[in-house]
Amino acid sequence: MLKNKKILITGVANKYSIAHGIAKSMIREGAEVALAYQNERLLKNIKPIADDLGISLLVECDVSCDESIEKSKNYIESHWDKFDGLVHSIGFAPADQLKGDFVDSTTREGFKIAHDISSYSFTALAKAMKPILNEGSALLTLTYLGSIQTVPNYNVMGLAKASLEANTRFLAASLGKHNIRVNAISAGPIKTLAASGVKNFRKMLSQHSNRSPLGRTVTADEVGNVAAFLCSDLASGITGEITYVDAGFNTAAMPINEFDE
Ligand code: NAD
Ligand code: 0WE
Repeated sequence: MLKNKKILITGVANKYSIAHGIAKSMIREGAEVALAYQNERLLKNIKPIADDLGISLLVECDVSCDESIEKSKNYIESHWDKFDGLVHSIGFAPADQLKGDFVDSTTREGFKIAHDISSYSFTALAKAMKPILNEGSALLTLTYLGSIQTVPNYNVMGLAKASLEANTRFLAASLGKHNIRVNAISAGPIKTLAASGVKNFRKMLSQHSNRSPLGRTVTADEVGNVAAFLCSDLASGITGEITYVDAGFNTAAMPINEFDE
């Protein structure tokens, strides 16, 4: 699906990261992949992962900093003769924003950081990479159901994901004239580093399994397969879209099994 495509993947923190599942699928489908890492500390984690996947291009990119984004663009430009896509798999809010009552917990600073790192960074990456992206490129981001329905404790991240989804549509409208497509995957809950500090996350996983039509959660590998498709030419007619990879959870209002005879 991705033969001759050169794709930059952000957001690999460790082997559990959704971005790791995406990297595996994309490489299997023939892509040449570069990994962007947030900082020196995370480089230690991803070096063995990159070696395992046969990835040689590693780029430091902290999306809170325009200079860091610009540097990574220059690095890609100097190492690759072409550039066909970018995966944005980054989300962050200060830990105190993700627990307790929404009204009580949310602060101006927490709101600002959540929206900056989780939504604006997608615009910032698109803006910086636009001069070097080929016609036929694809951008992809990762979102969550908390953007359109409330989820306990997800709080200001829900607002940031709503912004990210609108961002996906506005980027698609803006970049369509260059034949650059922009899409999002809304993934079901997966036990990753970003989910590790979350109170009662296991309970959320079991509730997800109970209510979803497939009766289970999804894996990072399943998200990866859809990501590979959306960034491939097979998806040349899809842009501005939010695709749910959640075992159908968002389509079901009630668990069917509890009504079995
Ligand atoms: P993860 O912790 O493995 O990945 C989050 C990544 O964000 C990390 O690699 C981290 O380095 C990166 N990041 C944070 N701040 C950054 C910055 N300033 N600059 C550069 N990188 C930064 O967790 P994950 O679950 O794989 O999360 C990836 C994406 O998937 C996020 O957008 C998350 O909201 C989304 N998502 C996760 C789930 C889930 O249940 N795990 C569900 C739906 C969507
Ligand atoms: O988007 C996410 C993770 C978002 C996230 C998680 C953290 C934890 C550590 C953003 N910032 C931080 N900051 C930290 O300091 N998900 C979709 C996974 C997730 O997180 C939740 C969830 C789900 C699902 C938080 C509360 C409730 C549900």
